[in-house]
Amino acid sequence: MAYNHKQIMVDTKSRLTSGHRMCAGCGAPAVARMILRAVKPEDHVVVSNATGCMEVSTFLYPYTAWTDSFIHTAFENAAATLSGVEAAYKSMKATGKLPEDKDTKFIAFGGDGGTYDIGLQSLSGAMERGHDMVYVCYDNGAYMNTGIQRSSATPKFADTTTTPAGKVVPGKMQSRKDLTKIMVGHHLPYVAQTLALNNFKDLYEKAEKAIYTKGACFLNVMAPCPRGWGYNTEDLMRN
Ligand SMILES: Cc1ncc(C[n+]2csc(CCOP(=O)(O)OP(=O)(O)O)c2C)c(N)n1
Ligand code: SF4
Ligand SMILES: [Mg+2]
Repeated sequence: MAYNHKQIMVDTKSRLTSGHRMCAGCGAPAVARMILRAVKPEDHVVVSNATGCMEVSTFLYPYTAWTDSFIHTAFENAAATLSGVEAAYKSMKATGKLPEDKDTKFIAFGGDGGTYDIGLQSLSGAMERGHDMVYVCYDNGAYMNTGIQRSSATPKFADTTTTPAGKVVPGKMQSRKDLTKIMVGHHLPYVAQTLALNNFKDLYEKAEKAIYTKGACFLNVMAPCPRGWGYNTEDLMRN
């Protein structure tokens, strides 16, 4: 169906507000904003966020940049926590404790460290059990929040603080893990990957499909980090 994406950007209120403390030019908030724009205004969201740059910079009790319900989870269990919340909502609806007609969407955000590495078993379990939720990995290619350490999403030969490129070693020596393929191997109703910048329409459409497809869905979104990638903000944001 034809639609005007630019108009949606103008008309839809951001569910992740300004005032958070992520670096200027960071791709992660753009990912969250665009994905949440795909939620219908009348629907409520429970967000679960693994520790990482996004989590520590958008929520510090009692302050929050999220307009929906938000759960700070540990580094390793964003998917497990949200799967429990989804099951609880289902049970409360079945027992009449929540109205049947109110639609709540369950969306987890985790960085590549929290998703490719430490949260992988939690993600795999939640996806395999088929909870009605979306897991979004914002992949900036390293553990940025703790000082740009390599993760299994870091590309081969990338220069990180734990894989410094120099005369002896040319950076990270291992290939990047293909997490999207691993998710495809879980036989989910919808799996997609895309970029945070340059093609917001693609991100928006994939988010809408993931959020409104029943069952466990996965989105892998590459998100630039000016600090970790060694770019000036204006060079990244110009495109
Ligand atoms: C069990 C555990 N180990 C280590 C940490 C420290 N820690 C907090 S955030 C973080 C890096 C997160 O990296 P990533 O998930 O890629 O998110 P990014 O910071 O890049 O957005 C680490 C190692 C922690 N909070 N918990
Ligand atoms: S260090 Fe990188 S990922 Fe973290 S807030 Fe800054 S730009 Fe974003
Ligand atoms: Mg990261």
